[in-house]
Amino acid sequence: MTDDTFARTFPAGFTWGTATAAYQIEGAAAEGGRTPSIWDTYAHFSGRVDRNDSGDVADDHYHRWAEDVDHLAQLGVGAYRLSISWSRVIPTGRGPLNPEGVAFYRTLLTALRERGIQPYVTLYHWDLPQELEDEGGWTVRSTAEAFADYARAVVAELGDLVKVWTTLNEPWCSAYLGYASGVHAPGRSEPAGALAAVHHLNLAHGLAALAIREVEPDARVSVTLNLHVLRAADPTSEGDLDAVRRIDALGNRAFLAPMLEGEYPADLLADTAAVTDWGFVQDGDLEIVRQPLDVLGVNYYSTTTVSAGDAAAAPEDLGVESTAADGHRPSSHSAWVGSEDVKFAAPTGPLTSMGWNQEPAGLTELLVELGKRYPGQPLMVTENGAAFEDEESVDAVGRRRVHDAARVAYLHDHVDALGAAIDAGADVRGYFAWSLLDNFEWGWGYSKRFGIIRVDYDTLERVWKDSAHWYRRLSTTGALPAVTEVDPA
Ligand code: GBH
Repeated sequence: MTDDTFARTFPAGFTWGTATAAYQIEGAAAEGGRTPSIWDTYAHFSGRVDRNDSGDVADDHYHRWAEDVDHLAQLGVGAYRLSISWSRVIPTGRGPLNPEGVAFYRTLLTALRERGIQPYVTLYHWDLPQELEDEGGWTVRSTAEAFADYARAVVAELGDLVKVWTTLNEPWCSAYLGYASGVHAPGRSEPAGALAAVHHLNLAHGLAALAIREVEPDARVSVTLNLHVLRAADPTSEGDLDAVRRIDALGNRAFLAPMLEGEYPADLLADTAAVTDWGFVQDGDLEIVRQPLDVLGVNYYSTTTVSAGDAAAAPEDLGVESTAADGHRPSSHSAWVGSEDVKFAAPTGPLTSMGWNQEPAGLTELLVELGKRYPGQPLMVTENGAAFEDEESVDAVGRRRVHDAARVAYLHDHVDALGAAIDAGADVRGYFAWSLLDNFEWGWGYSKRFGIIRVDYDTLERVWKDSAHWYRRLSTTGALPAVTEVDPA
């Protein structure tokens, strides 16, 4: 616990922001020349999204962007992390740009510039154009090449307005949730395909980084990973420690090692040898994947505890548990290709409404460890936040209020944990709260709310939660406010 009498302060120049993603907030799914992405298809046809919600309307940000930029300005944030919808700017996935799609982002980015808000733009936050999925999606190499062309075209159009480009958001989710457990679009369950997707996403990152710098030599390039902070159920058990090693290989080192060290870990290749011979990795690929990163983005929500599994268990006992522990609905296949037998402990302690445990210390550990493993590599927390059951009320002077004390405490404790990592030597340059707005929470639809600003899904009105008031104090002072500092300005 922090002693709030001596508020923690952050370095001058530390970046405070909020984050969103295109499919989760934009809506206008069939407007302005946009064509379906894999998430449109999955939401409409898989039957696997809560209440069959979709991003058709979402927060209607496509029409309400000006109001949302006003909210960002009122929050006093210096940065805003958004993503571009690939099929809005290149409707067929490859080929000519759609001027109307480009114009939408140009207008939005210009408005951010006018308010002095630095955009952090992610090129891919899970919304692959459906046409490319029809050609094999991330299981085929040509998708990585199409991504580089898309990156080149977008940076040529918008590079004057954007300094920091992020290639991918959480390729772990795209590969394993999309192609192994199938709890994300495109909903396929093909273990070997998922590992091919891992490689093609890594390749896409490298090719895009090269393309971005080719067009804009001064651009800053980053990638955002969801790294797993792992604990052994029994730290004295060799089997449990080996489970940690295997999940670390699949979940963390499958991306970190090629991107930052130019190789796939030998143990990852060995652990997955029965699934694939990794023949999709071609000569020269790893040199492409390894590109200098101006920022390594990290998304952090909770920790994961694993133990050695029973390799002889019946297939129906494998994997199902692990995806359920992730808060997703049960699937016929585990996300953890080749390590389906590893057991995932049910989260304990205070949980969020995703069922995820709250463990701020995990964020400190993660950042400190990354700093040690990759000295000199600047880091940012590109997402952190929590879903809770928020309730609206009206205060004495008639204002709509949302008292989300649990979210304020979560943000407070995690920002504090980030500060502790800086104290311990980690080079962390920024923090983005997930999310600016309640939005389409993927497989959970609108049933889970991560926003610091509430969205009334009947009227699409935005209502500041206490966490937004709290976050405004943090971003405007650079000092950690007490959890009680939530009154409207
Ligand atoms: C992020 O995904 C997304 O970038 C964002 O779009 C989304 O809205 C937000 O978080 C909230 O979900 O070790 O098996 O227990 C985060 C998804 C959640 C995936 C935690 C991995 C733990 C995996 N991650 N999960 S496991």
